[in-house]
Amino acid sequence: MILNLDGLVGPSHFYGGLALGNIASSLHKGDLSSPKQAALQGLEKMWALHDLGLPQGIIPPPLRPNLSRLQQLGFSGPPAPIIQQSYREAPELLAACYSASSMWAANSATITPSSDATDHRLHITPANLNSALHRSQEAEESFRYFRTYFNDNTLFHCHSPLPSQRSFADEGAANHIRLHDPTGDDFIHLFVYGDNNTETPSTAYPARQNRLASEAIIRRHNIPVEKVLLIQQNQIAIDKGAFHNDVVAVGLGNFLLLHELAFVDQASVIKQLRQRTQHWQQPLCLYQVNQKELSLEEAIHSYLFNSQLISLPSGQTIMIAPLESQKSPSTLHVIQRLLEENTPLSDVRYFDLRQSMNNGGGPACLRLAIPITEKELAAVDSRILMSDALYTTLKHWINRHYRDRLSFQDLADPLLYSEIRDALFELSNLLHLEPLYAFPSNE
Ligand code: SUG
Repeated sequence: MILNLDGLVGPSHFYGGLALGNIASSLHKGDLSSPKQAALQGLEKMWALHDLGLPQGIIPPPLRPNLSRLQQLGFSGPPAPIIQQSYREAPELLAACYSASSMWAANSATITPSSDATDHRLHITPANLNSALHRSQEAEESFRYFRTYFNDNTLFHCHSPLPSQRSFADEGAANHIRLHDPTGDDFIHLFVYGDNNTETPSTAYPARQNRLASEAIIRRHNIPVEKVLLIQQNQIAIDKGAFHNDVVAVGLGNFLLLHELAFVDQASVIKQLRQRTQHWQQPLCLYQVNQKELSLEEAIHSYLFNSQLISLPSGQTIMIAPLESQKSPSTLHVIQRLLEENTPLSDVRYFDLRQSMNNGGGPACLRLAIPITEKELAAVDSRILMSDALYTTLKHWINRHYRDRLSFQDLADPLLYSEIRDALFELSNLLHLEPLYAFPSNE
């Protein structure tokens, strides 16, 4: 079974245009955001999956702005002057330290289930996210989260993030797909990197995942090398805005859905994948969408490949897609074909995730999928697991504390900081999340 951990959107969700190579983030830079809508939209998705009988958990938002990061960057004094001075002198630094980007939980870590690791433990490597300042601060926070809530060392191995250096740039599960034979016990891991540490001809956007990072994770997680395919992302796709592989490919079980321009030398990747899976009892269903049916531009706009594939307790596979996919005629056409043709997909549900989508985060970005056994799930700290009570508590909490509207200029207002601190203080008390937060006392 799969436990999905979704990032609970924090009260500082705004459109900072902070993510190079992410078209939606650039397009919406400076727009008014609604932190309340963003958090409620994410919560409804979590609730819907819980309601379908799937294990669901939350990753609480970290405290923002990250004052210790601002202090590290030379701003000093109590919170209000730090915020005002940084807004005046280096607004891009304040924006980075205010980012609610931890909502995109697919980037929080890479997971290897215990069934696939030679030491039979579930491995977690929090991503260092060192390609961008606003995301890099999540690495330590994710590490703390996983160490706290997956703390049974006999079952889980929570590694530290990889060294924060370009050669090990790591963006987590967004560049990783695990496929397996639903009726047998064979599996294969696709690790997708963009940066091969070689001189590249000039590109529009940088690749975010480094090959050395993927290789280090494979070693740390004790995955047998014969169960791995290392694949290079197609720079054409990166340059069109596929900043993570999960913008152009998605897989679950024996089903792989991908755009024809997702990988370098894709025909040979597909050949290898077919060879490696030819003995599966349920054959690999590889569905390649070509450029004529759905251009890369439209795929990146509609986020079809960032849909979340889920397997219901009944065994059915369904797709959790963003509304933008339903509104795009060419994407809808592909979805209809997937449903009509002989694929494992039996239904599609559309969700309004617009607040996150406008920053380039679709259904799959918002969650980290953890293949887990019953015994392991019982060892996960239940405070982070969704329940009727947690859903109601979170909904009230969001409605009470989150702003309806937030602009970039609002970040300069120290009142926003105290609102967020009070909100998270209350959340921490409600859910007993003390280990996650260090509330400053010097005000
Ligand atoms: O890293 N957007 C995120 C979106 C991450 C989506 N995740 C996956 N594809 N798995 C990013 O580009 C935008 C923040 C801003 O501009 O305010 C941002 O960071």
